[in-house]
Amino acid sequence: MTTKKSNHQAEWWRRSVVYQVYPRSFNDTTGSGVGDIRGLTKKLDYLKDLGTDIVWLQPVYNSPQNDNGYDVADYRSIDPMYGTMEDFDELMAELKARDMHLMLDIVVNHSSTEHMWFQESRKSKDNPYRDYYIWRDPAPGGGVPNNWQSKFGGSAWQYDEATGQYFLTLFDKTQADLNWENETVRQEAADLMRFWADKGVDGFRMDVINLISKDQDFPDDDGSIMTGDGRRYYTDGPRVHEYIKELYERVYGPYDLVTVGEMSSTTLQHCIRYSNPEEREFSMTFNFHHLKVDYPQGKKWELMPYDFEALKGLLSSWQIGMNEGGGWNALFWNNHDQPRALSRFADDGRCRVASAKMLATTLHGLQGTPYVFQGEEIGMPNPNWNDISEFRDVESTNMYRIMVEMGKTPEEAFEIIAKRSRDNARTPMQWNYGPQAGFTDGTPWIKLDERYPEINVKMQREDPDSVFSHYKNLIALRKTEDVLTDGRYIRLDEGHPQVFAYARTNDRDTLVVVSNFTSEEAAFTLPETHAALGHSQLELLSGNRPEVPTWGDQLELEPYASFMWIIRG
Ligand code: TEU
Repeated sequence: MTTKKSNHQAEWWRRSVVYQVYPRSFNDTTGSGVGDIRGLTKKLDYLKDLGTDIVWLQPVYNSPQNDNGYDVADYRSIDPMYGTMEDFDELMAELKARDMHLMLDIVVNHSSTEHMWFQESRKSKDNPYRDYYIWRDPAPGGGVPNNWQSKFGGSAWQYDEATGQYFLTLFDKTQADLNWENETVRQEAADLMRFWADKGVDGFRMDVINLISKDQDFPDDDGSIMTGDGRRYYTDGPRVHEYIKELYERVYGPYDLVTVGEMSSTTLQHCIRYSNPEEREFSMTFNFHHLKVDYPQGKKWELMPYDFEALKGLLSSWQIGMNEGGGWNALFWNNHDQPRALSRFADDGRCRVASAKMLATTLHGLQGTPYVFQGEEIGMPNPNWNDISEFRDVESTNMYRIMVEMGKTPEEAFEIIAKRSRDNARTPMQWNYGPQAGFTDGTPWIKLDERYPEINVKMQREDPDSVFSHYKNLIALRKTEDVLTDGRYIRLDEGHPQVFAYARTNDRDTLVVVSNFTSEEAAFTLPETHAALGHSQLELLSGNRPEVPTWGDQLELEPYASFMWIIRG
């Protein structure tokens, strides 16, 4: 076991910015039309130039790819479509050579039904691997054991003829939930993480890790709280903190790893416990509440304009709550499961560049560790979808079928999928304006956004006014401005219909961030309590409009204008 003393200064990652790589769509070096590990290695100088020091590499393990790798068939392998273990070792070496770090994606709430464990488990009820998964008898009158629903639509239970029992699948029917009540399963999870830690990996992103502890009565959901699909009985479950503490003692602590937990439908209280260092669980957590402000009554598959006040309220309460509770936020607008924030919360047309920069400044001024999802740093929007056949994501194709079966017209269902689909984030990375945007010499596995000739890395990297340069500047500030790491959060806009404004202050400096989220001009006045800020020595750190407004009684903001100032102590 190698104990890593290289990055010992406590919690070095509090000043880090993570770059999220969806390998399927990042860079293809073989002409297969699918990105690969060597493609990532070839782009490390680009990521180093951007300033990101941690790379989050999403699943590259052997997988039938029914959920693009989140259905793992062998945890200690590299899927040939992504390359070889030698390619992986080369990536590790090249990252170290650039003083960069690697975070791997660990998917242990479930495995693929192709995994040896499951293949054995389904053989018979007394197979030694039977208890690795969650098997239940049919309900007394026959049929599924309870009414829990899969997050990808349909029942969460699959019937197995051979043994006459059902197994639980909270996601795709080929993703069987592992039984964490079984100590051996917990050992297996720790062992496979030690395998990668011994190879020099610096951290882990833990997939839907707050779902691993299920209520062992597996009761029907009466729909009285949450969404009625059963998640109340397995989200932040009864033994989840016990299991995560165990992982900390077995792996995260001994290897001094940086870890982030993906917390689906969680609470602030739980995330404080998950990420407060004294709890010895995770370094930080993702929560998704700010990305559900355009879900009518929490329903993902219905459309409404996003609720700006709710968005600001959630970002503010999690800033204040996690700070006071000693927790730590993983900050993000985008990931591989969400439509592009640029198209969702701002303008991906005429004001695309200003909008992309506004969202970046707004997020990177907050307390936590920012995550940049590939393409976000060059302002990639959702693509224009023309037909349902263009979609590849199992969740999207499932939900389209289910919505039409439930009575929506194909046009209505298509409009919803086009807005909500995870594929909006998964189109190939746009490196240049050449064929296939420089992503592949083959045929991409999914369509390119047709605007790539004007939105690509090549055109932005040397352009000081580009979205890329804007991100580079923000990321550099996190290395130099302590207040970005330790500053307390104070909301400054009192429900302004267009503006989100806040301050961050430590015992020395004060940061002020003001963003116009609309296509209209906006006037903003500081609240009485903080009027003095407007008359202080404000030094501009970041802005997305050539004309920087002057602080008088009120600030005049152009559409999507956003600025970050500092008042030095
Ligand atoms: O995502 C979990 C998750 O919350 C999303 O899948 C979300 O449920 C979905 O988009 C429904 O809206 C993680 C991974 O990020 C995702 O890619 C996987 O599909 C999923 O877990 C299962 O491993």
